[in-house]
Amino acid sequence: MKNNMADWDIYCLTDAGLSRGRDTVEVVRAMLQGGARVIQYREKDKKAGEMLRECMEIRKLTRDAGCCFIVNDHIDVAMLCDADGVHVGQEDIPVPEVRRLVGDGKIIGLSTHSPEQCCDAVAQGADYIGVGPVFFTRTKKDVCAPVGFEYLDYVAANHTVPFVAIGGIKEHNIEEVAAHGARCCALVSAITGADDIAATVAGLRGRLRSASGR
Ligand code: 3NM
Repeated sequence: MKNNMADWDIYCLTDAGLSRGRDTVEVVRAMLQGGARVIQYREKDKKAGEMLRECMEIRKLTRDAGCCFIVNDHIDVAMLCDADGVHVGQEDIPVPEVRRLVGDGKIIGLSTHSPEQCCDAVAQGADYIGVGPVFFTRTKKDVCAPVGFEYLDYVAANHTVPFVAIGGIKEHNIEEVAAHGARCCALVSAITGADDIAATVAGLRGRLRSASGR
């Protein structure tokens, strides 16, 4: 059965380059201590062998914690470690082909940046979509200009597909993002670069949950 996406709040992602030298598995441990309900493994500069080793370990930790585990881009790694799902971008393998590989039991997430991409994602059977970048970010290379709240408002008002707001979200603006309808927010640098990752995740979860009335 697919992991309960309605339970997601702060969507945590790994990024070794923004983790101040800390080991990726240790970063994940801290995210789990902070109560993370969903974690995505997103490593752009690692070899597949290292990715698989780390993902096997993270799979065990997330399973023990009852946390959903998503792997970015690498469908083979996601399948081999029995992740709950895979997240792809607009220029990756299209959702219907990903579905043929992973089956109906896995979650497929797709990054989207415009109303057209949102409609396509829904038509193609994505289980959830990323909506962003809401604000300016340096974390993702080659991402489009910020879509601001306009696209977020559009998705919240017109679609029932679960969505994750992303891009430049920090402690100081997360309540504003929630006020625009986001029940789930993804943060990379604000979490991986924090002094105390567990406390940061716990604090963000509290802020987001109360701002979205949960
Ligand atoms: N995807 P930070 S923006 C991974 O808009 C990612 O699809 C985006 O990092 C999108 O929280 C982004 O450090 C980077 O700004 C988000």
